[in-house]
Amino acid sequence: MAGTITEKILAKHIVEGEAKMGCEVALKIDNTLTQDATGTMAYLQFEAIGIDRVKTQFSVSFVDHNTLQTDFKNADDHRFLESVAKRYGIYFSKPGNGICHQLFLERFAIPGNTLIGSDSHTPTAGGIGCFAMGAGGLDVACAMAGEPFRIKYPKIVGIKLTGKLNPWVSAKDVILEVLSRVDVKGNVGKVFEYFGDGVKTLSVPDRATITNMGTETGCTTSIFPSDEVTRQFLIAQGREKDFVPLVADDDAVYDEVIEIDLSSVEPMVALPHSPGLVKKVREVGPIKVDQVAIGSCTNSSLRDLKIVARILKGKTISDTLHMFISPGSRQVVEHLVNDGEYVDLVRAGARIIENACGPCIGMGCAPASGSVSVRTFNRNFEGRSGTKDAKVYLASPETAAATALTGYLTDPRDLGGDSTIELPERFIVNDNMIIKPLPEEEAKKVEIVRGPNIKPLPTFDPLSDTLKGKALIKVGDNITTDHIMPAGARVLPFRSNIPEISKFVFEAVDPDFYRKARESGGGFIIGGENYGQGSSREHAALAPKYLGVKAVVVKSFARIHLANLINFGIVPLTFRNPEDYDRIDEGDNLEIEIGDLKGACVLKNATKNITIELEHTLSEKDAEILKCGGKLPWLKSR
Ligand code: MIC
Ligand code: SF4
Repeated sequence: MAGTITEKILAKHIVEGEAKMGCEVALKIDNTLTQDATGTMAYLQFEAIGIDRVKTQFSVSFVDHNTLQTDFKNADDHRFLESVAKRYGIYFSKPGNGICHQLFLERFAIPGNTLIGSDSHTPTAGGIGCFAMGAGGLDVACAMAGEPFRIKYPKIVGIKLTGKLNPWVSAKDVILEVLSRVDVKGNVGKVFEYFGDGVKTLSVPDRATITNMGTETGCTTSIFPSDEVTRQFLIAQGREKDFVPLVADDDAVYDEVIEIDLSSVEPMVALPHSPGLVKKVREVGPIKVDQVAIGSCTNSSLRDLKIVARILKGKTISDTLHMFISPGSRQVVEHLVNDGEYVDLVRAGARIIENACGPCIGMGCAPASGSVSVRTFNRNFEGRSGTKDAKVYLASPETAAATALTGYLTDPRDLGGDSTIELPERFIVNDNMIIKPLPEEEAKKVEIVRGPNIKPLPTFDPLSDTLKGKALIKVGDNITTDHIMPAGARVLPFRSNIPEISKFVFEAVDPDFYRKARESGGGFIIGGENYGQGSSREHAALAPKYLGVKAVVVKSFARIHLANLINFGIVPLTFRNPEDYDRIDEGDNLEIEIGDLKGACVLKNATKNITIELEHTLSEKDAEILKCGGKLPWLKSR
């Protein structure tokens, strides 16, 4: 039978369930990745499962988020992660080596494999033809223990690319174009699969920029074919043996097709505060910009920094603006140094910072009050930069660099000249910051090192049939996990300490949330559409659970957050009639009869003396997990 890439990969990995859109399937997972901010929790959970060594083909632990070491906390986490990796047969990438997704693409990703990562931008590896999904840390821990990963069999949306990008237009503009068409909500359960003649005009790093930011649509993943361009990339990385050809058949059938003529794509920009608020740079016009930041897992590849260096060479950035660059990996840096481009960047006035997530997750480089920052990143949620009233625009490296020169949002096509970048036939390969897994016998002797900030996992009781409590907070549409559980330099060091991090839940939305939740002994969260969009951080479920949140009742959920709620025993429910959202106010006393969670539920609003019908999309297994109080107790009960 003719097939899409998605169908081909999934057919080889389904171990349970029917390959039919919307049906739950369990997938064998070949590889996993974690990063430090979600990794400590994931490995604490892996330890709790009690397996002696990871059961995947290989697993990798990266350190790239929490690299600011203002006290012992982050350094202790790094040491914990390193010892866990040694103990359980996991590759460990040391802090400073680079951003997990960039490194995974360069050094690990294999076409046709399945990958889950405790980071929502894991689909970056889709640029090489890997079926890669973001997941909560507990799901990654389970996959490392050999458990399959469950998803709803996706709706496969083919994105047909034709033509070729014009000079100064690049992959970021393509994904911004996609976002302008499909927005950040309404894409749960879809896979965006790229095909068509235009695909071969895009390099693997270009493709990875597109699949990376595909995450912002809320889809399950995005994927490109593995073709001759992929083979050349793997040869250049010294990994030809990892090449597997993988293309959709000519007569493959997609559930829906979106066509993009690459030659018609223009430089685009996402306006504050959503990656889905996309306009053409020309339409927005020359707004004054105070800061430019280049980097993040979306746009920190060698290609991206080479084009920036070309634009800045021999020039000086605008006097009225500051510029940061965070390269994606040491490989990128080594090339820039060797080819003299590093000097071009430094001389132009850019502040080059560590190869890490850095400003993307509010780890330094926060913009000044009320200022405008143009960033090559993938998210511009309010406050994420560390400055609540900053206005963050998302753009391509070309647009960002052109803007750095003028001090105003600038269409890079105004620069003129040559914009083609040749990638090296052979990249400089230096894996000396990747520690390989130890042989099994040696690994068993490794002692895991824990700092005082690494607190034991909280435990939770099974759920009763009736949930009672107050509506603790009522929020609107598109609430991100950054709203629920903020990140940034102040909060991230508490990722291994749930009692402490729970004090920050909903901090920017309602600074009183923690107190209210504590005083009421928990309760409910009421929300709108696309609740929990954004990151994979399970702390956005775990910390509310710790504060006694019993159910979240919303109009619709984002995929990874929904899974995390189930994993930690918070019941995710939706309104049968979205208008009923208006019939609950903060502070109302609510009661939800959940029974065995097999069917719909009824919510009684005792304050208003009304009943409201609720629904859910829980499978039987999800219901069992919830009733046990979460996935860990459920696993133990088996
Ligand atoms: C993000 O971009 O928001 C993060 C930080 O990478 C998160 C993971 C986390 O919160 O640790 C993500 O995207 O999953
Ligand atoms: Fe890191 Fe930003 Fe990428 Fe998240 S989106 S992995 S914080 S670079």
